[in-house]
Amino acid sequence: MMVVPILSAWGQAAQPQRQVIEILADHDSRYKIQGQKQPVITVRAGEMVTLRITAKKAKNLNRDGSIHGFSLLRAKDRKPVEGWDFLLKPGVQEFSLAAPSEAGEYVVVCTVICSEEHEGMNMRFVVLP
Ligand SMILES: [Cu+2]
Repeated sequence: MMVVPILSAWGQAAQPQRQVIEILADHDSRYKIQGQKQPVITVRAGEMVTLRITAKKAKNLNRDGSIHGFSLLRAKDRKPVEGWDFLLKPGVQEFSLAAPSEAGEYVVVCTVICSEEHEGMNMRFVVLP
């Protein structure tokens, strides 16, 4: 009876702390986060995060079957953040990676011309120091 809690405590200690961020890339060409009216992703500089993105097809898709994109840009100069550029297929995809090391304002943009609403498919992304 006493072994179980000890083992589970070890299991927790062995897991790195990782924020899992659930995002919906929706059929109306909008990113959505449950419980947020205006979705904002907030992370700490350099922390490991897991994005769990559910993608639902809008009107159009790329030839390779991608229905939305997820690309992170630094807000002030629209410079792409290395490693943060994904093409989304229908369904759920997970990406685990390190947050940008530079604190500040970023923006997530869609890179697939998914509908007439594509230009408005973006989301704030804040990196805390
Ligand atoms: Cu899109």
